[in-house]
Amino acid sequence: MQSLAITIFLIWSAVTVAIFVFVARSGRSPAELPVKAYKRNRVLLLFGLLAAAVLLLYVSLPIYPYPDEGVVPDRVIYASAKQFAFKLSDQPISREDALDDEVFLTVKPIQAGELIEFRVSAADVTHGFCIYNPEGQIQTQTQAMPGYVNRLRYRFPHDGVFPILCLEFCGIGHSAMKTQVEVVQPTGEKT
Ligand SMILES: [Cu+2]
Repeated sequence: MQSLAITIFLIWSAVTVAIFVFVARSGRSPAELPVKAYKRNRVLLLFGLLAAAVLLLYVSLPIYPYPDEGVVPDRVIYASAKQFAFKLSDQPISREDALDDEVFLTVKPIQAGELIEFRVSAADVTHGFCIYNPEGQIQTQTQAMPGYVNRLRYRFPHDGVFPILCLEFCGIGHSAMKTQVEVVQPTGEKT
């Protein structure tokens, strides 16, 4: 994924440089420009780009990771963030429980392949809620905001321990703000 990103970046950079070189060269003697043709080309370019943008939107929209309408998650897990910890629970978490260090909440192990909907909120300030794979690569994330519930849907692809870290600098203990979920092989029966 990262090498794909750098490839796209390099190609795009080359295209940008080529455009700049072309403009710099063609702009040397502006008096020679056929103004009418230039204006016509400009209109053509505008509508060409518009058509390309609409086509790109049409082609790419279905592959965006938006939840499909009517798809019910296999399981809902509630998540609450506070300075500087996460709490995860199979039941909704009250703000009092979220803030109380004496309250310990747990979730049942997640089965690989299940569609999980995390309902993510925060009890104090804005935090991040980012799921990493066991290799430490970011898989998906959302913000954890006080007063809001963000729904994050994710299918854990395989078993293992998946860390969850805060991605929003939320104070002095931000870097230690971490939890994890345990993902197990599917047993075949729904819980
Ligand atoms: Cu945080």
